[in-house]
Amino acid sequence: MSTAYIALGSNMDSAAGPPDATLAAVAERLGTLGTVIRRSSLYSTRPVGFAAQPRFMNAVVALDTTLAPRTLLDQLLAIEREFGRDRSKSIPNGPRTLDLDILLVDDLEIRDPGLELPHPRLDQRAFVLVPLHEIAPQLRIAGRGKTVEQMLAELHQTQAGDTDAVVRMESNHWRAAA
Ligand code: PH2
Ligand code: MG
Ligand code: MG
Repeated sequence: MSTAYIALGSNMDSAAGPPDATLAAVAERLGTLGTVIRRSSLYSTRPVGFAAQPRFMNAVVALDTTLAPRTLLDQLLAIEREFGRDRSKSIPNGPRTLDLDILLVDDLEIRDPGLELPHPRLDQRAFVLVPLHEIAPQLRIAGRGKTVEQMLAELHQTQAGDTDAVVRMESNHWRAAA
C-alpha cells in the first residue's frame, strides 16, 4: 500500500457543475482508486503561468492505494476526461475543467516522461503547498531533504504580503463530499 498526494484544480464548469462542485465529485470518484484518508480545504487561487483566465479552485487529497504510480496516473487522466477535460483543445497552463496531478507517492523519486515524482514544480506553487501543508505539514519531500512546512516558509519569504494568491473558501459541495 502506498500513500499518494494528489492536487486537484479546476477553473471551468464541467457537467458536474462549477469548479467547487466538480472537485467535490472528483474527491468522491477518487475513492474508487483506493481510500481517501485526508482532504484539504478548498482554496480559491490566482492563476499562475497564464494570467488571463478565471481564478482556480484547488485542493489536495491523500489517497491510500495499491495502484502503481503509472497506473494511478492513467486512472487520473481517465477521470480528467470523464469530467470534460479535452487536451486537444487546451492551451498550456490555460483554463481547464479538471486537472489532477500526482505530487508525491511515499518517498519515491521518479523521472520518467509524463511522470515525475516528487512533482517538479511543487516548491514554487503556493496553490499546491498551502493545501498540502494543511493536511501533511511534517511530510518530508523525497530528494529535497525538506518538510512541506519548510518549503512553504521559504515560498512565503519570497511572496510576503501576497494575501490574494491563495484564499480558503467555504463550499457546501466540498463540505458535503465524503
Ligand atoms: N494549474 C496550472 C497552471 N496554473 N494556477 C492555479 N492557481 N491553479 C492551478 O491549478 C494551476 C495554475 C497548470 O496545471
Ligand atoms: Mg497542473
Ligand atoms: Mg496536470
